Amino acid sequence: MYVLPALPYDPDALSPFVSADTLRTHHGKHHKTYVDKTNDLAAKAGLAGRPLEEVVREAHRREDKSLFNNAAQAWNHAFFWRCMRPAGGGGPEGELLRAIDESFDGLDALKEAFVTEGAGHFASGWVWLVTGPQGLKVISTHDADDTLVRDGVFPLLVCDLWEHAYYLDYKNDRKGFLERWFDNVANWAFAAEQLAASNGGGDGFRYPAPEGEGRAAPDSNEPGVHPTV
Ligand code: MN3
Repeated sequence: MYVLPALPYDPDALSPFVSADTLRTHHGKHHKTYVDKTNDLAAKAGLAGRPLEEVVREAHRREDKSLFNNAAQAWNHAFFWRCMRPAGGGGPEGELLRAIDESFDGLDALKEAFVTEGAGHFASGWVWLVTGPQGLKVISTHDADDTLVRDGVFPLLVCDLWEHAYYLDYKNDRKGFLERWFDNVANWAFAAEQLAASNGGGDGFRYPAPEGEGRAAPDSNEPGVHPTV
């Protein structure tokens, strides 16, 4: 069984930039529903007990849209909660700051790229800061689509562009949401951990391992070796 990961902070900890009302509904209703459906559909697809990252990739390979959509959304939201922190924003430091300076000519230019991409993205999806062979980039993906199924892309930070992420607090002002999110909520310490992982310094974010019955028998993978994120 895939679990709904607990929020890494209290529901009111990101207020007023993301309200407790938004966060409770987003986590307790939207994210929970994706996790529940993933449990149901992964079992039917014979994939229960596999790491969620594998389920997302396998569903994509099989073109199993409903499993892909729910599993990818379960993963994306778990990643998204980590991309926010109370008293976030401010400035990245160290290697991440150097990488931002190199690829964007500074944090202000990154903010401009991130907000413009997110505000201009048509309908639902996600705006990401990613790293890859060409350095850092801002991209957006539609609906549940995520970076797990893209080669050469490693996610550092994401913001949810679905209306349920901001409508209670900002109505239709997605740009205003993204600007305040970037300045006050973005978790640069997490993005820096992801960047270090992409450079071989660790595993990077992984969804919590499935629990209880339904966990698959170990396969031929070497013990202790994690699939690449
Ligand atoms: Mn969402």
